[in-house]
Amino acid sequence: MNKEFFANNRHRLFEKMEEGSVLFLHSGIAPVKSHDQNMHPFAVNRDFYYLTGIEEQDVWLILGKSPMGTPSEALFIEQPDEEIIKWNGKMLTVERACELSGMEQDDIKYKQDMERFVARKLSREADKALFSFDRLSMGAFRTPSEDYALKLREKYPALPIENAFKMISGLRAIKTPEEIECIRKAGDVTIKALEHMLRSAKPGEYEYQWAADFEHYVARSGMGKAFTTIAASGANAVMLHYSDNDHIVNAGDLILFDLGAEYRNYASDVSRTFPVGGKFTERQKELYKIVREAMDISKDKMRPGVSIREPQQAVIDFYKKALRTIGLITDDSEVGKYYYHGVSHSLGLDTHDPSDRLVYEPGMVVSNEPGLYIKEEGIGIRLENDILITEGEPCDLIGNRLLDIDEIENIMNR
Ligand SMILES: [Mn+2]
Repeated sequence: MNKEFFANNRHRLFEKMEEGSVLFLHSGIAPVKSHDQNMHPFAVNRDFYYLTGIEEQDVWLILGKSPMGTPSEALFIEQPDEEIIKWNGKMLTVERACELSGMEQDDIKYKQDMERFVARKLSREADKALFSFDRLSMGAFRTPSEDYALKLREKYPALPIENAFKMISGLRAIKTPEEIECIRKAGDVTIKALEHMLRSAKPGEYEYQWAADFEHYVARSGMGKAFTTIAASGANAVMLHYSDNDHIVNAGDLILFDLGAEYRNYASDVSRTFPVGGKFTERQKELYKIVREAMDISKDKMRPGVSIREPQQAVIDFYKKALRTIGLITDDSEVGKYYYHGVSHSLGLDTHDPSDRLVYEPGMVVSNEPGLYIKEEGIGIRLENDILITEGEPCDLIGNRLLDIDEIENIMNR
């Protein structure tokens, strides 16, 4: 991703911002393990990254739009310190911040100057503050952004504070060709890593050992994981986000994987379900084929102008017939017992990427992931690919790899 991409994202955001507003975005801080410091991996705030290309902890981006409509941008970084560098390695410099973000050298400042800068902005150029808040639960820790908003509220009680989360999500919802290429590359490594796993992992090993074979290949490809690997064998697969991965994988069972490599912070999100011993039973085949067909039915709805709710409805309608045909249900209302999640979500810098679109538009990238979960039989099946919405046919970024029963059995029995 080059600096023009990030500069253009800021430019598009300026166009949406109201005159006389100032946006505060924080890069985030790594979680701390008890007593240890800085030992947990840092994941940059995705809105911050989208607008800067910078992945350093505790950096502020302040974007202003004056009452006359003039945009301004400022980045506040930690002043490099030889003592800190000795311990923690390189720190972000002014030059590097310019290279990454495409911002002017004069606009990169040190954090000790931020207070004065903000006071001046709020007294002369802005009468509204914007933050990107995306709290998912009451229990989540307060973020540095939320802390700073509370501080502003105390110092400037009359200052309105608004949430710019949706405004930024609206930009993020439509991907550029470079972003799509990142997701495609991540998906490519994900499939290759799964193939590697199928050749190396064996029945009788633990789920975490199968997962480790996948992750080993991803790491050697210079990529990270987009999210915690789900390796759920047998009945564990009916728990949608099972990630304990601590059971022995038994021949005769199916094993469900939901995982993804991440390339330049862009996630892939893929699910596959394999027969542990390398051969599907007739019953497993019967159920697998239904999910496989649901995947095609759902994908076919992912076209410009169609409501994002259509794929889910199409899958449910299909299951009503298909599950009746195999005698699993006798009434339509029972579908929810065997299929209990959405078939699609947006994908990008976040695995569940924010999006404000209710209707498909070209440039959106979404998951396509029907499943079937039959607790009483110890069977969970989910298949998931990543789909780019285009003017024409939906473009599958993962393709048919490791989907067909014959292909899977061939690879596993080689
Ligand atoms: Mn998904």
